[in-house]
Order: sequence, then C-alpha cells, then structure tokens
Amino acid sequence: LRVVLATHNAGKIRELADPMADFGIEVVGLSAFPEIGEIEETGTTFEENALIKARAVCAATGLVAVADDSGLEVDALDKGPGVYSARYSNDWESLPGESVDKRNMRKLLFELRDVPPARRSCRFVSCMVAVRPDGRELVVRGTWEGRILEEPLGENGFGYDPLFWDESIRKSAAQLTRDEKNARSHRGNALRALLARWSDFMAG
Ligand code: ITT
Repeated sequence: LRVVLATHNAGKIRELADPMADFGIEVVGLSAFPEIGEIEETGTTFEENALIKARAVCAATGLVAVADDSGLEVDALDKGPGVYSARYSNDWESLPGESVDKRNMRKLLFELRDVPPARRSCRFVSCMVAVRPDGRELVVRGTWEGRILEEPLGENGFGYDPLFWDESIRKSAAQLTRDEKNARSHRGNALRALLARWSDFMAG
C-alpha cells in the first residue's frame, strides 16, 4: 500500500523517507503528482495546517497521505515564528544570492539582538498527520527543546538548524548527521509516535 508524503520541503523528505521505508512503508513523493500545486496553509495551528495538507493530497491522489507541519517557537518572541516559520522573513528583502532559510535566520538574529543567552529558549515542534481515503485520521506531535545561538553553527540539515543549540549534547542541529538529528528531533519524535500507532491506524 503506497503512502504519499505531502510535502515540497526537501529537508523533510530527506528526514522522513528512509525511516518510513525502513519501517516497511512504500513512500512516494509529491513529485509523482505534478498536478498538485502549492497548498495554501490557512490554519493558525500546526495541527490545522498538517490536516489541510494531508487531506488535500489524500483527496487528490486517493492514497493515504502523511503531512508534517512544523516550526520554531521562540519564547522571547511569544512562541513566534511558530506556524509562520517558513514565511517568517517574507517581508524582508533577500541579500544577493541569499536563500529563504538564510534570510529567515538573519531576521531571527536581528529580532533577538538584545536577548541574552539565558532568555533565548526555544523548541522545534512537528505535528504529523496521516489521512486515509475513507476519512480516518491520525494526529501526533513531537518537540525538541533548545536555545537560539548568536551566530550560525554547522552545515547540515535545513531551515533554522544552524541556530538551534541542544545543550544536552552541546551541538547545534546543523552539526548532527541525519541519523543523530532524527534520534532526538521534533520530527523524529513525531515519526516514532506515528509509527507506534501505524498498524492500528491502517487496520480495517
Ligand atoms: P511543506 O508545507 O511543503 O511541508 P514548508 O517548508 O512550507 O514545506 P512548514 O509550513 O511546515 O513546511 O514550515 C516549516 C518551517 O519550519 C521550515 O520551512 C523551517 O523553516 C522550519 N523548520 C521545521 N522543521 C525544521 C527543522 O527540522 N530544522 C530547521 N528548521 C525547521
């Protein structure tokens, strides 16, 4: 039974596809369905947006769809950028050659410029949902606690990883291999919760 991963984010695909395949799930990406364009995320919570994406892709493909909606909650920013993490710096102009991820980090560092290390606590959140064509839905969540560095560190991962410091291992998320990140990340934790309930969800 094929399962479609309802994301256009290459970083998420890299982190999810292999562990799902290792679990025995035949994963197909959205690239197999070029007719499905950007899905507008109109929700105000990770759960709402994950459900919007998974329901739309399930309806368009007739396959079981899995979506991840995720983001960074910074306590000093009242848990922002949160569901707006991907779009955080859309109101900023890019420097020449600057990626959206880099521009997002530049804005975050600017907004936190007067916030000392002790008050830079944050967490990554991932809400992962699976939707079956008969309407059955499964919703799980994972988090990862850390703090925002004062400058980027490391080259791996995607998004805000170079600014996310995990004090328990004294490394940034971007200094971890994919497996090391999955072992502790919000997405890894959400995926483990999803897989723990997968056979019940798919039964019947
Ligand atoms: P899809 O909706 O197609 O899945 P997206 O990038 O728009 O892709 P989201 O709306 O869930 O996905 O936004 C998630 C953003 O949160 C992402 O673009 C990053 O900026 C940030 N983010 C989420 N997980 C992250 C991680 O593991 N490491 C670094 N940044 C992460």
